[in-house]
Amino acid sequence: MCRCFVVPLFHLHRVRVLDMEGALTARDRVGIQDFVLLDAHTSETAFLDNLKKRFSEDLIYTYIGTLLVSVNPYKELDIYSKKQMDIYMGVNFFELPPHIFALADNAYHTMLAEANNHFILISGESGAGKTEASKKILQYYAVSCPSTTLLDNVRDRMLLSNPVLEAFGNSKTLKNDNSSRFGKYMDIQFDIQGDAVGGHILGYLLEKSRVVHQNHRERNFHIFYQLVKGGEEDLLHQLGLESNCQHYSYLVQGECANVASINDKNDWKTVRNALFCDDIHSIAYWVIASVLHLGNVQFEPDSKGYATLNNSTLHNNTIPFTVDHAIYARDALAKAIYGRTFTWLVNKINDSMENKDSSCKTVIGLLDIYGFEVFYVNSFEQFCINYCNEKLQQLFIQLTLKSEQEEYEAENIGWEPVQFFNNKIICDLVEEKHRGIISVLDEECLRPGEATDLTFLERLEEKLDSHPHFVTHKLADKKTRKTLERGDFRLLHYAGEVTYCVVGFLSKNNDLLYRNIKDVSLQVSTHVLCETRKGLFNWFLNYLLSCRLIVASQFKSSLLGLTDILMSKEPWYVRCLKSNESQQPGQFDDVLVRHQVKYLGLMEHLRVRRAGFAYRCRYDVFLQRYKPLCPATWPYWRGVAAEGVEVLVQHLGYLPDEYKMGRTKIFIRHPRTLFATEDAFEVCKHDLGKDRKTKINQE
Ligand code: AD9
Ligand code: MG
Repeated sequence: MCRCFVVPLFHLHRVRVLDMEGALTARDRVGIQDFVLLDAHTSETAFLDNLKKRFSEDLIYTYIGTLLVSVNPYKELDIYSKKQMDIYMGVNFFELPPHIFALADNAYHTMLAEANNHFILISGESGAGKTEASKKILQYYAVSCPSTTLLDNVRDRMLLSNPVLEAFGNSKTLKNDNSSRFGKYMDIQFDIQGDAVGGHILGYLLEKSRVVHQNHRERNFHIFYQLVKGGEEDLLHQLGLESNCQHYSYLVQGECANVASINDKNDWKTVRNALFCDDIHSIAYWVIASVLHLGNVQFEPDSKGYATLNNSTLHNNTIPFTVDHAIYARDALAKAIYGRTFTWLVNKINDSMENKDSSCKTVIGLLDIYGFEVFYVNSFEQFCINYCNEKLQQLFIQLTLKSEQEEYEAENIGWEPVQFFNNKIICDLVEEKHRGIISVLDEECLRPGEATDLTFLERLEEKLDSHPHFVTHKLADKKTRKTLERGDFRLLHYAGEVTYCVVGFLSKNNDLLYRNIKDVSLQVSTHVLCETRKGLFNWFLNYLLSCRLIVASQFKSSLLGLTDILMSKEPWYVRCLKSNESQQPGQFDDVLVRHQVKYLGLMEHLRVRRAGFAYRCRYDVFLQRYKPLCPATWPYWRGVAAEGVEVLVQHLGYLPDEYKMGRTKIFIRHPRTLFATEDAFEVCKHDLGKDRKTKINQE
């Protein structure tokens, strides 16, 4: 059975086919709830009109078949209560208005019925609503699925993992006041009864540079502000902290320690209660405090220009340090401490959610990563984030548009191909061996001698000079050149153009604490930590300062690993759209939404979905199930399975337009055709059961 667009069998006997007339009469007011039901030649404008109409009625969800489109309302809607969850539990997609709970529920019931693994891919640009969607889904599983008291603890921890990871891994950016600065893939594990019995999280590349540097109007990670503003007096005293963010140089660079939409004090309480064991409490607090203290360490030049700290010159056995070196060391240490602590925290959370009982049967994976983003200045971090989004778009294309059409071809099904932009070319540009951007970056990082960010750019220009998605000042035509600085390169991403500034690419990729830097780091940290609690960190520092990473290629392989994980599961999609840039309720920016509809390929998806076949099944499987419905095939069909199916569907009165016979499978266009067949089968099964009973009684 194809992985996409297929109506799961378990639905069929429970479905009351969508009341199309009802949908049509309500259409003028609330739009159509499934785009597939829009007029045959739906234009982009009609598509947008429908979204807008629904948005103005606070109907933020719309289907394209089984894909859920969600438009961020930027206001609380009363649609996520336990009562709502109950309404959606066990009810088919098409029976109730579109909802994230409906998708969660369908994934869940299909998983149970087919006993296989699923994943929900939530995508969309920064601020589109991915993290909120993933939280709603997790809540749905944790709250609504059958439960036993024994498991409540694990479920609580699953739910509590969200505020903790958001505190340590999210921050305010220009795009989103609660922007995820790490990628998260979470497996929710279910036992054979459908109980949620455990969870496991994989974290992807945290944006560590934020610990030491924030752009204007952006913040550090939430946890810093939560502790400083909300921390109890005693605790702050023990940690040697002031309760004023202005005191800490790592917290004030963006000049927005206070954000109207965020209540750090309240969030502190939630996070403190969610940090579930003493060990985690103390390590987490001391780490945060140490990082803040580190940030305030200042260096003075001595008479020879070397860095001094409290009047003692910083040096190792051979080389004294300049002030710049010392600052670099300080920041590198702060980033390393924070980054490793984050990884450690994810591991601790995983331990707490681990399902020690092997009765766990299947999983639903939830993918919520940082969305595509473009700022005024874009750096290595945006490069990694946007590359990650390219990969997910590629996965979506492979699983939907491409594989669907390839199957029609392989099965000889007459088909008008739908054109779509395949972003593989951009993925290759970034990740190809030898000439891809990451390879070139690694080579420069490893090249002995004087490699710099600019030599990296020159290498790129040599290798990619005619690539249609890569432009630099040197390679651009006259007009474009004016929009590029010498140290920039521009990528034409699937979601739009992004200009990256190469400054810092080498050092960020080469996440290295050089030996001499390590020494100076230790001197700095000894100074800082004796004011806090040195002993606690001795082991931690050694653990931190030992390894070298090539960040981008490691990220690339972790994304390849993620793709493999996802490809082994059945997909469900939530496509999140950002309604406006200013994060305001009720505003629907037509241009912005149209752009997202375009680059997410929603129109192409709709075209494939409409023109395609909702259901397909191998001939032998189809015949085996439905053969009781036709005297010619019951109880045996002795010929070729395909011919038996043809006889069977003729007998059932399928019209020529409703199905196609492929090489190995039958393809059925509308769910309703199959629903009717399945209904007939249920009746027939019932009658057969009665016959059998009568026979047995007579005997
Ligand atoms: V990023 O790529 O991590 O920067 P996300 O995750 O796509 O981004 P997020 O879920 O954080 O965006 O949503 C941004 C904000 O929009 C939230 O903080 C909410 O204030 C708002 N939002 C999103 N979805 C909903 C919703 N279903 N109902 C109400 C919402 N508000
Ligand atoms: Mg997010």
